[in-house]
Amino acid sequence: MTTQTRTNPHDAHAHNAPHDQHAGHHGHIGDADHGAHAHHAGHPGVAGHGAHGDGLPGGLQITQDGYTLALAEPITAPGEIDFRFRILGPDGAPVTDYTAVHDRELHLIVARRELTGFWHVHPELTADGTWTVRLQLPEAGAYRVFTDIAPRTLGKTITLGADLAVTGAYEPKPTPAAARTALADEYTVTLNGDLVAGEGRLLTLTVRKDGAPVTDLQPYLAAYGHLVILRAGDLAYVHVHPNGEPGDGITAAGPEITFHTAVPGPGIYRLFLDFRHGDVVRTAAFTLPAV
Ligand SMILES: [Cu+2]
Repeated sequence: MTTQTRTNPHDAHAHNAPHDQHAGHHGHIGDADHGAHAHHAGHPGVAGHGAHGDGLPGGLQITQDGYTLALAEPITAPGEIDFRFRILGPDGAPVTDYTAVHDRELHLIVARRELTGFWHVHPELTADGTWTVRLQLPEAGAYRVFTDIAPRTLGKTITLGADLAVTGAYEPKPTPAAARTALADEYTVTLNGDLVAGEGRLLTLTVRKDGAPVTDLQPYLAAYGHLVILRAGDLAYVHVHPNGEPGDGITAAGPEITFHTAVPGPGIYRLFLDFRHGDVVRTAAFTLPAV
């Protein structure tokens, strides 16, 4: 199965400053000290996606800093489901007060454990602290869900991760082979640059449609691209936003999107680029080893 992205019409509007990844920083965005950085001025008190505690990469823990990701149904049937969960705070009660990060109070990423499927959606919060989103997970298998959140009382962003199983006969597949070119509908995206364990590097992603460079990318959640990087084997999570932002007078709307990226260690990584063009968000996925 190929990479899939749900498109949410609510994602279409722009907002202020996207985050920037720091060279030399080790993989995630968003320790509390990053919150003071000028690039984060648009998100007071919140540092960004993928933050972690204790020096661990994001997404590896179901509970962190007192906050716990509680899935209503960690085992579900294939097909369309109303996926529900809550974030429980240090007192055990569902959290209802969040600081928005990139226009959303919560970003939900769902990936197959083999990294052959990927969804990035934005659930709705109800007053009792339950998050709900319609998901279409067509195939049986092992999935991982990630929530990027900044509970207001925590004052920073964390990424919690939990397993989700979809019932049925399941034949595990290998992680897709390493490749620097990815197709998404009629778009071809090429990746230049390397992943180096523990070192910040520049990745450049170039978007073409029917062979022609795309120069009118549309902002998606205030950036021309969002890059989620997952490590094969443990699904360590990195979420990176590009250098420059729409409307800053410097950043071109394609065909190139550049990211300062660092990964937390050696391994095989799967990179998922969300980009928006023609009012549709598409995902291009690459596999790249960290050298
Ligand atoms: Cu999101």
